[in-house]
Amino acid sequence: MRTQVGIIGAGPAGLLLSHLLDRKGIGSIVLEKQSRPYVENRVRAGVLEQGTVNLLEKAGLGDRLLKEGMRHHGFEIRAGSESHRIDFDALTGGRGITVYGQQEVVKDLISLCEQREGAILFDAQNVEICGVEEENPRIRFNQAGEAQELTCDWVAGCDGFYGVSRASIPDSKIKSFSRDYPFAWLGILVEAAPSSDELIYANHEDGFALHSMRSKRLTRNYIQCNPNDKIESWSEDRIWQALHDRLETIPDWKLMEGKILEKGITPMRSYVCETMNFGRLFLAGDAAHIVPPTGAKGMNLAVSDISYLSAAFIAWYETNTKKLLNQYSQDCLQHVWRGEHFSWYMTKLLHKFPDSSSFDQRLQRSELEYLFRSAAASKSLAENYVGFEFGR
Ligand code: RFL
Ligand code: PHB
Repeated sequence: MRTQVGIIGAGPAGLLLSHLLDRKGIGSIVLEKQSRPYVENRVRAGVLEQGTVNLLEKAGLGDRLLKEGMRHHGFEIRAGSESHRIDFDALTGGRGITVYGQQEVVKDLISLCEQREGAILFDAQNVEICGVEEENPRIRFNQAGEAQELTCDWVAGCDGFYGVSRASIPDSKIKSFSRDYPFAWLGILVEAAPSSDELIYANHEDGFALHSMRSKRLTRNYIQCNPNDKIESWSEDRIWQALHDRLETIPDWKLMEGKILEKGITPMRSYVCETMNFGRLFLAGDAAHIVPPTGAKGMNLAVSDISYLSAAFIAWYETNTKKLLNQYSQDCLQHVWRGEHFSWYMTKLLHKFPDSSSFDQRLQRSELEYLFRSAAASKSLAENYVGFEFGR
């Protein structure tokens, strides 16, 4: 098999890249180790920044997104018995976020990509990248028990944090930075109407909680838990009790319960691999960097990387210039580090750190009080949350 750009991973990053290249007549094949139903039903992110929505719309993905996506004009932070609204309209001059499930974005992209026969190969096993320092890199894999080889001009590693792409760069060439957090998130998807029109982030003495949503009939709730907890040790009663305790801290507000459709525990980590390019291999999205989900930045950073990477490939094929490919890492990293800082800041502001001293706790309380009182602090938070412009 041969293609121009070999893409590993059918998450938002890989699928969007394939679609954007196709619009300019550039060929690609996406290799995905999971099945199509698995990829389409994986519950993950929900918050799309303004810039992400603009890019998806421009790429012809606006139909269902604009109809079914829920436009939000603010969100709430609760701490103790106090509540503070971050008003996007007042603080960001009309930018906002759209709540639309990542798996819906993935479904929309797959349905566009599948119009090109053979554009996505699901169930591709044992993917291995060879010769990225040579002219024609190859990707070896197995499909339906048969060994296959795909030769390409370039390889895009869009295979998430645990993929093979980053691992195929020699350790001695990788420059990376990371931080682990002493907690995880337990998330549930619930058949219930949202209890609020907007997202609610709660700082509580028992730990963080978040009330989010997917539609008028589906809510998504998270609670901070121990990173070593097994999901079996959290009965439904225990999950609901924690959510009620941490979120129902202001008068007359009640959290609606419903049937739990999905539950899981996600570890929290900050990680950046600054080596986003090695030879003819380019990393994008979670393959290159991850953030704790508190700032709702992960998928948005994946989209921002792809806006730079697609522009760089298009410039190469249309004008034979390597300039944008050469500056790819640098272009992405400024935006990535802003997302990393903001995600770390939100995490630090809202979680209970088991090893924090009483001094640290007073600092956290003071930071929250400052945010609740100061328009300047709220404006800075709002500006980061709705996100900055990216791309070319
Ligand atoms: P993905 O989505 O992980 O896709 C990678 C794809 O690569 C496949 N793969 C392989 N394929 C072939 N061979 C291999 N060896 C392979 N190894 C892996 C995988 O099966 C998969 O299909 O990465 P991508 O495209 O970079 O997208 C990144 C986003 O998925 C991620 O950043 C977000 O989900 C993070 N995130 C959030 N981001 C937001 O912008 N807003 C949010 O509100 C938000 N909330 C969240 C989140 C992530 C969460 N979890 C579960 C980690 C909430 C949670 C709970
Ligand atoms: C979600 O709805 O899944 C969600 C919302 C906001 C976050 C993280 C996750 O910060």
